[in-house]
Amino acid sequence: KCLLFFLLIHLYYRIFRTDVASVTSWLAPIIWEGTFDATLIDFIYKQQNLSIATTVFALGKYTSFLKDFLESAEQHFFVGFRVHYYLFTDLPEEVPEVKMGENHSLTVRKVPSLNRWQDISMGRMEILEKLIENELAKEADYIFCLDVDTKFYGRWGVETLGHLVGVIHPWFFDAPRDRLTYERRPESQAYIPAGEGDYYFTGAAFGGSLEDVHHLTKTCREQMNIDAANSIEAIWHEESHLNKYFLYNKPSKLLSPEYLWRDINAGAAQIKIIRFSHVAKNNADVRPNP
Ligand code: UD2
Repeated sequence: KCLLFFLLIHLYYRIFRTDVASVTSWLAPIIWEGTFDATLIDFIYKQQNLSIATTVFALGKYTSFLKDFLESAEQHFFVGFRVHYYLFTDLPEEVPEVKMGENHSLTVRKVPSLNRWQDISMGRMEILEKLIENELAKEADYIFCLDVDTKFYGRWGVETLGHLVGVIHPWFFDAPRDRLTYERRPESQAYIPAGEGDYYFTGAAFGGSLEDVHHLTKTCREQMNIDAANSIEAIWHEESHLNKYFLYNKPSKLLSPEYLWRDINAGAAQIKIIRFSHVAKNNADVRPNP
């Protein structure tokens, strides 16, 4: 009865977006404000008692982003659902005390320091692969992997769940295909030939079911190892490999750039709400190397 009630409300409440595409050519939904009913979708997913593992890495000076990341996540990220954050850092003593909401918990894992930020960024794939393989099987239903130099400003909830979920990069969501910054050197495993590619996805946020994200992280790790053996590093590191992966393993759901915007102070007509955004950073101040 309750479900019927919500369905009826939903029918009356339907809002359409005509200014953006809300489905891909392979029939995956693209999530924008106005394409879902938060109350209804929360109600449906509540029945399932889901658990969402969420990983974040903060090595070296990137620990300074943790407070805002965690505090804002606790206001907006899967509120009311089970969330287990896995935080990887070389400086556990610098992890701030942040009060977790109901059914939210945080585990800190120490990882070795690395000298190159590129290795830190790319190295995430292998750590995620092993985390899923060794620990998460009975722990979680879904996983999201997020950059730490970010902050939440609005709801990020169950509308984002799916088998394989990518976020459209905020700089390229309305760019023509020839401007997408895929790896263009055939020597790299991340190579995408001119004329191919659908969307350009950010490396700052992706997720899905454990099985799908395990396959994604394992494949990217293997492809990066082949590149390393051939002394080549893809132009945008693991993000280039992620884009190659998504070209041949289509995401089942896409999140609009509301779910990773470029700058809280920047706007665009299509962005009705900023949910999660990159924070401004001076790379020279926070990275261990140029
Ligand atoms: C882009 C991507 C990022 C990654 C990178 C690869 C966006 C918004 N972000 O960001 O996901 O694909 O390109 O070139 O598209 N980290 C540390 N300590 C360090 C360096 C990095 O913990 O010293 C971690 C941290 O979680 C950070 C992530 O690695 O969020 C990615 O590094 P970045 O944010 O500096 O990379 P950026 O901004 O070039």
